Amino acid sequence: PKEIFLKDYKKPAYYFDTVDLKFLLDEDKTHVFSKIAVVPADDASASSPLVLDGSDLKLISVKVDGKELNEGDFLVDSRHLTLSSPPTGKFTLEIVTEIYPQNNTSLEGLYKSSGNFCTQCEAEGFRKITFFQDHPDIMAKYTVRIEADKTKYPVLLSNGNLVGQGDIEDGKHFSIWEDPFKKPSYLFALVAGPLESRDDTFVTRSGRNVTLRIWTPPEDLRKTAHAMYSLKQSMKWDEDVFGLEYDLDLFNIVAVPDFNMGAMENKSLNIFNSKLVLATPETASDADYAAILGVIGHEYFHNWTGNRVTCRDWFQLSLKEGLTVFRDQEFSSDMGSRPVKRIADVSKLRNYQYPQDSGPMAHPVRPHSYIKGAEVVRMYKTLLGSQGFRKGMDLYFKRHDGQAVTCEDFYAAMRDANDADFANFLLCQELPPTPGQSVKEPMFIPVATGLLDSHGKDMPLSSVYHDGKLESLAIEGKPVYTTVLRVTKKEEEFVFSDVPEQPVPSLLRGFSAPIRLQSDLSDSDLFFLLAHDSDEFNRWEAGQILARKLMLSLVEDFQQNKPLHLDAKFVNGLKSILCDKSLDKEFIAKAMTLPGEGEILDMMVVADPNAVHAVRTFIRKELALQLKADFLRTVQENQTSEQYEFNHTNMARRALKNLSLAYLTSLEDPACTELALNEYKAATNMTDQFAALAAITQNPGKYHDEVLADFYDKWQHEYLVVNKWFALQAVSDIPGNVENVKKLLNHPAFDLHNPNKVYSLLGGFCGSLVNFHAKDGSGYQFLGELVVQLDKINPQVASRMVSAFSRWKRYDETRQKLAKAQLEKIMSANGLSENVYEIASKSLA
Ligand code: DPP
Ligand code: ZN
Repeated sequence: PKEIFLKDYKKPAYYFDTVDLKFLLDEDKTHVFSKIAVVPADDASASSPLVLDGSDLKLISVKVDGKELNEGDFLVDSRHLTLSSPPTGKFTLEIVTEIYPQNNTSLEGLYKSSGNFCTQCEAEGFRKITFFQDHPDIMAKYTVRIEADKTKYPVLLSNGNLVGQGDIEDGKHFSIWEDPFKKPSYLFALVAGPLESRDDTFVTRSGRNVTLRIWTPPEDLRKTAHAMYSLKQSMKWDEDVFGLEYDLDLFNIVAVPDFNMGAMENKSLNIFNSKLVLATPETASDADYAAILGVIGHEYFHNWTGNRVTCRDWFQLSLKEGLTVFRDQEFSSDMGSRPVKRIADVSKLRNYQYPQDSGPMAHPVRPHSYIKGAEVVRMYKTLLGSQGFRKGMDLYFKRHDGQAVTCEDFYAAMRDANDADFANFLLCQELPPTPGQSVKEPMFIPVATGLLDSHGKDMPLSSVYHDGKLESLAIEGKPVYTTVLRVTKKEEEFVFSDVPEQPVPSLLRGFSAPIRLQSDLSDSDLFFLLAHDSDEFNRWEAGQILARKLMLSLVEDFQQNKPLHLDAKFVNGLKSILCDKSLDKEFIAKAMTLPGEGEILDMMVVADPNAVHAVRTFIRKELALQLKADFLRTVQENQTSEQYEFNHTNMARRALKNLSLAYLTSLEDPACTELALNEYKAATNMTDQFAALAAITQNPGKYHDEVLADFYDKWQHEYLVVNKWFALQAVSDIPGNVENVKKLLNHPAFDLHNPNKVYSLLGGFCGSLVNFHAKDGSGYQFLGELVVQLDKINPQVASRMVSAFSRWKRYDETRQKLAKAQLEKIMSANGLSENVYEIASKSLA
């Protein structure tokens, strides 16, 4: 396969004006009729060939302006259909293809699974439905006619408005959908099946009634209340914050159990992995409820950032994803606690994003840079302020509605709306060089800063000396307490005037730029910030910096076989956070959580999973031991007594209680284990029940096995809960767990064809430092063999799994050899997919 680079972008020689599709749906053999109004681009020379993408298609016929083409007039290979000399001027292209939805286990294009027909077209799935210029810069108006058996597929959905439906011969029926908005092919969607809907209405601020429907199998309908709530909140929020209204009279969401990703923003017909729609207090945890809110918001927000204004090519992915992730983060912040949301997002960034950025995974088509892109958008807001940012957004929509654009266009809108000068600051800018994108511009870094006085209060900031000039920081004559320093050069000096005493600086407040900050703050400065910073994010960050330093130094001790010892100041610092009644409980829970193992591994020259795991476990147990009384009291004081409600106060309380329970249970002390067992039995919601289960199963033994069996027994008919059960066992750090995971592969509830199950079991397993990186190579071998098997079923899912190997060079020699051998074995497998090939070969390179 040939790699594509950004510089290779060429304007299309032909555009498509309208696309009429007809589907004769059938499990085994579906026929797709496509009729396209083709328009040559202004500057197209008459003789340009028209190259259409296609994959796994059987071509039945091609017609141009109603005339069937003869063999010599076109060329078909496994990837393209090429018309070598199409007519000059506009023409109509008609293509009939045959596809096999039942056999399509890749879950890309049109597929049939769990009783439904369903599509997934981003990024390049539409070419598995029909021959097409399958690039996002081809925007067209679509009309879709669907015909199918009426009993088996009573519901037939596509994008836009339903403009016709009725019965036809042989027990079949049809529906016709018309989407008035131009869209790229990756936003096409079709769903057919025995579904029912929860209906509601949203009245837009200009007074239009929008019908909202969430579709699921009938038995799941009662689990869609939270998703509907989330959708209505999202619609309202986008009006309030960005002035953006929904643009059609109907908005559909469909929940399907077999889906490669979390969800997809197809125009007016969002398709969701059912785990991001279905929730009841008994079956879904607080984390699930929060994820549903965020992802329903995310997909809805794409209607403007992604759909109305789309990407010119896939190198512009962060234009829609970064911006939309930023929007969903802001939405969730407004719906809950802003600092806690920021802490959660930055933890995610550190544990998943940095590792990928410096690895070989930075391919533009892969959705790797969602979170990083969001950080760049956030910097615009930090630099321009809320109003300036909004002005930039307004101009962006005004200029580009209905267009396929680039990151530079976004940048230009922000700049022009604000008369701002931030040269070198681009949305796509990423450092250091990543494969395929070697040119990296210098940075423009906003560093939000405050200064604490000796009482821990923010000092008023009135001016700063910078670049030989005294700049006033005051706003409307009043001093500020946080100011954004703009760092644009390698070396820069900012001198604050009017500072009456030695301050402790609070730098990069709210994580104002996605950088790794090194400072010369002493430990006592950091403890001071942990205790006093008015910026809650930096308060948390101070604790994290201390914990990272501590963990790294204990890792060295561990490697030198020295006894491990936990610094009393660290314990006391955390104790005062744990016992501070004035703090938000979820903030306490976050502050009491040590940095993830991945984060520490990433800071090491040679990653040592055993040492990192041992040290993290040691600190956890030591904290549990020394703060046992406080943790016990915290559990008692935060017992659940009320009915489940999704609100910040209750979730924060549960988070703190369950965190304390996990610490206590790590002690393997019978009284603590009994406490967890009681919590497990008494739980009235999944959050509490699963947290207790996870706490108990940290340790091997009788209770471990008993509660796991009990939990399965209880929930075996709820597949989403069973996935949690798989994941919990897979991620276990109990040594030798690979054997258990192998057994679970043969469990009747497991199925390699279902992505969620694979992510739970295999993905979970790769998250265990001890077992995936086992020094006998058993974990690597297990993954290597499964990737090859999985690739034959679903290449996208297989390639996600193979990426667990992508950082193999970070480990010691023994592990390097073992992982490399598996990657080589994967590469030598027969009929390897392009997806897996790409990740495996780049990992080896
Ligand atoms: N475009 C999809 C989304 O934003 C990819 N997962 O959810
Ligand atoms: Zn998205």
